[in-house]
Amino acid sequence: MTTTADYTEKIPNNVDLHEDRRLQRALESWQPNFLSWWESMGPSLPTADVYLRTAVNVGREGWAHFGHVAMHDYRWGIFLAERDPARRIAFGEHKGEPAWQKLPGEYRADLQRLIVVQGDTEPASVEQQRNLGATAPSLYDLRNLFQVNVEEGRHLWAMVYLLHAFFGREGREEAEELLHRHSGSEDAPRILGAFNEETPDWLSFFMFTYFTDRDGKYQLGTLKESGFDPLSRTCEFMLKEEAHHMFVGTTGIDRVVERTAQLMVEHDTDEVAPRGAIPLDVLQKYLNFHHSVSLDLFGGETSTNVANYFTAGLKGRWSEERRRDDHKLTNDSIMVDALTEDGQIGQAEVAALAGLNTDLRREYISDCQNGVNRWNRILAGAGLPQRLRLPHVAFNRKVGAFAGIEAAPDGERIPAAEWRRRKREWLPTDVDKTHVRSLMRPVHERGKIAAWIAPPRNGINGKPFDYEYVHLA
Ligand code: BYC
Repeated sequence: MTTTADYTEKIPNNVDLHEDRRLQRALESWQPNFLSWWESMGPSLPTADVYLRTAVNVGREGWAHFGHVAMHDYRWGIFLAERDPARRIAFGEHKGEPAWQKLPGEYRADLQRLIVVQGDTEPASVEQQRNLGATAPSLYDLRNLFQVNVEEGRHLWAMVYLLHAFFGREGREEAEELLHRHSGSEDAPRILGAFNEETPDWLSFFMFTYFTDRDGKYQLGTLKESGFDPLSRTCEFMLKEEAHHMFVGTTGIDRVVERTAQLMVEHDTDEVAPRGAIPLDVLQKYLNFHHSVSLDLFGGETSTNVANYFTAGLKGRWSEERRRDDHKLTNDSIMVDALTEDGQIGQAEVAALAGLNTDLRREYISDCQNGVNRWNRILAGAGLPQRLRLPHVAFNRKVGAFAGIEAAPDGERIPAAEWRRRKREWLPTDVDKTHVRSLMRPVHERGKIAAWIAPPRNGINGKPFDYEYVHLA
């Protein structure tokens, strides 16, 4: 059980990589491919150095180091949370058995699939955010973008380690494929829908880090429960880094709402676009889009895949150990969102195992609601009556029970013709997107901020807002 990172090696790690020469060589031969992917698909803005957090340890205290580093010299490493030798599987048919330290052969294909899907999202998000540096609203935001990017890169390393260490030649091939698929590519797109969408502006970036990174939090939370201990420990450590990504989203949207509200009050109007800000109705449309696309990431409302993953002990529930049931669910049922027999948007009772995607999605939605409440408090504090809201689970879905129908944000089923006519009220139009993009002019001057967003309350790691977070090349 090693907890201190070895930084003298080519690949920093706390998995005693030097003891396994074959694995070390395999990862060292993947490393240049990763770096050339980073050069060609990673952040496009040239920088000299960036004030970044680097994971250096997994202990409770001081797991990260802050300092200015050239991004191509960032020390991407492999870190697993500390091993608990007494850990037992908490759910499914293997409940109570010691957690697996080796790959259970019968579940090889399923585990590989889960790890590949998880791994695929990490570089995808870096690709999606590639050009945002050129239009950053401040050096503080620019630094946060790059922080998110390097850590998504590290999360790719985390999954590639598992593929190389446990899945032999197939795992190495999958690791290569993770660098060959690209977000939005015609020939080789990323696996999940949301990761082929564009992130062309900073409002989209904040919405993505709020809604889509939060899917990451919940999915990693279920994989942290996995009976396959190396996967569990890997995800546990990733979750630590993930918290900052969601902080970027939450406070980013806070600051947009704050600036919009300020101008609405100052000029006694909803029409803040001519004042260089983002109108509330446009914010609502971006929110509708990112929330609905992220709901799709949980898969179908009912799924035999998820039932099998749970029964096998591969993927648990959110807070599995705090649930008060038998953790096997073989005799339980759950109400899931569904189309009723008469074609209405309603609920249906299904076996609890089959409904586990819905269970996780509900945890996620209630967490998303916290952000909306927060933004509404900002509006209320400014004395404004308008409120933001989450769209209904049936709105704009491409996966699951509602993929074949149209629904308004309030959950009313509507005919396709009405959807076509009215969708511009609910989803960003070209005009909205053009306006948002027109505001995206870079503010790369120390201590300055773009006019469409309020400055943050605090800087990073105790530094002031006007700190030189990034030195451009
Ligand atoms: N787009 O049985 P179903 C993150 C496929 S984000 C395209 O209902 P299942 C991050 C599905 O694969 C977290 N295809 O789904 C965030 C299946 O295909 P196969 C990423 C989709 O398996 C920001 C078929 O449709 N991690 O970390 O129960 C920045 C039937 O679906 C989609 C994970 O997702 C879609 N949206 O659940 C950086 C965890 N949805 O198998 C990072 C690992 C479904 O029939 N993945 N399909 O060929 C999983 O646990 C599951 O694969 C899913 C789907 C939850 C994604």
